Amino acid sequence: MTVGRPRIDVVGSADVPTWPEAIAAEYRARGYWTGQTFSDLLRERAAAHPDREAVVGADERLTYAELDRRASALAGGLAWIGVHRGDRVVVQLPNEAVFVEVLFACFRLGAIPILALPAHRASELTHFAAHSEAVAIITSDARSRFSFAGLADEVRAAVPSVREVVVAGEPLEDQRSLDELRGATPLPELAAKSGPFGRDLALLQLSGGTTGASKLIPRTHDDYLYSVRASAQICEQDGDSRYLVVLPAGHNFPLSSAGILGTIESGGTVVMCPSPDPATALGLIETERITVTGLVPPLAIAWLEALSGSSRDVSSLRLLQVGGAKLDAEVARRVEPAFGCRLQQVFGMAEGLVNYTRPEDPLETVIATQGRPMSPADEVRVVDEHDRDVAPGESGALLTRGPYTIRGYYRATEHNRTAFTSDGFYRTGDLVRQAPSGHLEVVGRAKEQINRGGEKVAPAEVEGHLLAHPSVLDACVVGVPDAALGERTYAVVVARGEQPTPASLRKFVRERGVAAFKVPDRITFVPEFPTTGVGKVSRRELRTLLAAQLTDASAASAAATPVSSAPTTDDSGR
Ligand code: AMP
Ligand code: DBH
Repeated sequence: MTVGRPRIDVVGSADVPTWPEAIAAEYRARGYWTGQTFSDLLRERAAAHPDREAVVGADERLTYAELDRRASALAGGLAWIGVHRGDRVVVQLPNEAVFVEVLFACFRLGAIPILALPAHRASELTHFAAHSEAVAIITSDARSRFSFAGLADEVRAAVPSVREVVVAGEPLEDQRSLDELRGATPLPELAAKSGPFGRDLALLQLSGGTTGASKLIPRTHDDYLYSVRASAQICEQDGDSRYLVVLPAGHNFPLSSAGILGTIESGGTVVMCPSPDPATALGLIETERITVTGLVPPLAIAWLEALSGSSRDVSSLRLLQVGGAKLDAEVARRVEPAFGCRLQQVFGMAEGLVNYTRPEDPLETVIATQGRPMSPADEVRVVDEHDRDVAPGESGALLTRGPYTIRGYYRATEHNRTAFTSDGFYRTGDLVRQAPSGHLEVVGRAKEQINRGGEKVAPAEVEGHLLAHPSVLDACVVGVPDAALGERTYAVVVARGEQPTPASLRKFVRERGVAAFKVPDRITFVPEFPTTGVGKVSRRELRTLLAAQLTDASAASAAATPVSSAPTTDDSGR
């Protein structure tokens, strides 16, 4: 089969929805969108303070000048193997300095990285690559038990558009080593001058998903850089900031809130944490004099526990951000005394809107709310089931639009009809209450999504994998309360013929190549599902039933390990 060149996406086409021109003009006029790209940003910072440390990894430390030079060199190498401006590239890298190098190489070239998480496997990667017609995969085999290079080959074999696999570390046969590309021809000046531009796509982020596989989220340089700049300001980042990347680097929270990019924007130093376990992370906070980091609630709990018996000096910390899932107020209350720094709650989404509590907020607001929108141009509505505004202070569904909230997912015309209102508001699926100060409290969720300690699981996706088993007649995946993770996944299965064991079903799902965090935590069998009045499976009733069953078992699950960004979680035996 011959494969044509994948299409170049035009921002504003049906595949890449964007803001109406009048609104875009306003965002430019008001200075939110500046036309600057992330490539320009790095160039500017490297010129201003070439010798300052930009990125610290386990075995390398790069100054701004070195990072800038590396980005150009690798951009040239990518061009040399036929990756062009506008091409999509699946990037799956661990928390190492190379992540930042590859990201900025893509930005410089104008290639569009799709930031897969280390936990993703063939099922997810194949979807990202096929849906975007990616031309290359960039991965790393430097220091993991699992063969990411092998995984990339598997994806290349399944997706015709993927021609190249580039590996940091040892490449397999017919793959390129990143080192080889680093030494190739630097990016020709011509290419650099012909873009990318601020209005171009910078990257494709991933949604947690509700209806099955993750959706791809098109973020432009203009809108993403605005969110990064505003975030850095709210987080009071400056040239002395040292941000520890604990969560998987490609996730929107550690990447942009203010995270890696916010730290580069402020001229600070990004320190990569290879594992989120407290022993590693608290050690790095001490030795690298970390000033700020971001965690999901289960990690905050684990760190609080570890800190009480630790002699680690964390006095350099100025700000501890917690987000991705609802932080319990009692846990929130323990943070400032234990860490001796400010707590900041962060309620965000890769689709756009990010809320922060502010340094000047009263302590009770920081403890009891998930923050308020970062931008004065963020529009927020709290509505009932008919999209009518609820009374102030009442809870309802959160809708939002603004200068960094997408107007539609990438190549998803059909889904976009329901995920957005006709006037462009994104339906977040979150149930919130808004205080007169603008602060939002997340009180629940209207969307079918399980938030497993910040890692989002779409029930439909997991159900699809279970249904592929010959002995599964029907399956329903729900979230049940869990002391450690907030929620855990529970699959309820109606068997066909001989009933498989839960362990064999979990193994089956894992072997279909899905991220370990999506493999059901527990599986139980029922003869039939409870149904609603119209005969639909009643997830609500299932959840109530399971929650009641689980109260006895909750003590056991409280000891569970928190979410991990370590690439080896795939075979943790879950
Ligand atoms: P995603 O779509 O994967 O980017 O996940 C975004 C979703 O995570 C939000 O819509 C919320 O449901 C959830 N979320 C993020 N931060 C918080 C938070 N601080 N509190 C409660 N839920 C959160
Ligand atoms: O959960 C998220 O997606 C999230 C949480 C905090 C996010 O995207 C963000 C901050 O930017």
